[in-house]
Amino acid sequence: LKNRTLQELRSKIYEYVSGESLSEHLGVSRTSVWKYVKELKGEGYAIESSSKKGYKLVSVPDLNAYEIAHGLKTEILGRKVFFFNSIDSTNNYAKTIAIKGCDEGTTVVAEVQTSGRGRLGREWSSVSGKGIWMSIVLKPVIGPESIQIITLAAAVAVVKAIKNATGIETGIKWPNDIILDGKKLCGILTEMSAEIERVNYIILGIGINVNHEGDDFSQSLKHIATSLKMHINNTDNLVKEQKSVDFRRSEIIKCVLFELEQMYNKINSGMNDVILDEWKNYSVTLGKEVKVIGKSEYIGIAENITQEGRLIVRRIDGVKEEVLSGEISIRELMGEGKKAES
Ligand code: BT5
Repeated sequence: LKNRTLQELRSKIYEYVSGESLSEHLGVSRTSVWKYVKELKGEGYAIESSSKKGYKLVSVPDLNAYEIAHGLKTEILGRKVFFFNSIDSTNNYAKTIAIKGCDEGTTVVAEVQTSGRGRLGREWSSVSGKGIWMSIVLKPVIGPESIQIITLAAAVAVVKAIKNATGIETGIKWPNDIILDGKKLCGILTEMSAEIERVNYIILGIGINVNHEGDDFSQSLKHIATSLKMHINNTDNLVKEQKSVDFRRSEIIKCVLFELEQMYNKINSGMNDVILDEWKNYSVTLGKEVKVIGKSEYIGIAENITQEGRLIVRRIDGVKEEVLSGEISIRELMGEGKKAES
């Protein structure tokens, strides 16, 4: 009923809705309406009340489960959302519900993660209220050897979603980083449970820095990380009035879920070629000199990716190597200077 109250107010945003009509529509007393309005206010909805005119919704919070559901255009992804003010890691929670057999597409979102994770046990900084920290449970009909394609598809989906939601163009650094102005804007952590021939479930974790200002990053991250807001606040990219505007994270999440669902449908119908082509379009890695870091380290040119999403690197001595995700990380030596072109 609280959501119904919100629905009614939202459908007439900036207009007064009388307490009487709300109580009629919802079939509850005016005291109950008042109680729901009070709860909604506590959740960050700015609602003005007047004893004569009723209630007027004037602004909505930028992130909660309702705001993600409102206007979501997907069929599967994000149809069920678990929203937390604070959690250790959305990937951890997604895993526990996946084990219990939650629906495909179930999405976990948190305001803050206290132990956000990157790959190989690295930390993921997830400060409160500034970013998108989310995980999606997927159950694709693919074999475990194809898991890398999910990461690549997710990267494409994030680039497209950010472009659609904000107009900002970003690029993909193999395999799982989204780059803006030469810095890391988003990381993707794909974890799976699989048998020899079959994937049971995949947890797709996505972290996007949205409304961070420079000081929201630790000293060690400052020179390698950026946010959408920092990009806009950079005077070169600024239309004056835009300054310091916060992005609505729920809008970006809806766009990510939508673009991701398009990619997911392609994966499930075996259209990996299309995904790889799109990935190549947005890549800031291919054609660049890269340093492959791992057991054996070497420098070469990132020439292409394989059908499975491995990076093909031609070493200086001409030998071609296929680099597997997860085993090693990659660092561009050049081309990450100023602007990530797509
Ligand atoms: C990643 O790992 O880039 C995957 C990050 C995935 C985060 C999401 S948030 C929702 C879900 N729940 C989780 O617990 N995780 C996922 P990797 O490629 O290993 O990069 C990690 C490195 O990125 C760190 O060692 C830092 O150098 C850097 N880093 C950490 N936090 C960052 C941030 N907020 N922005 C940019 N770079 C960051």
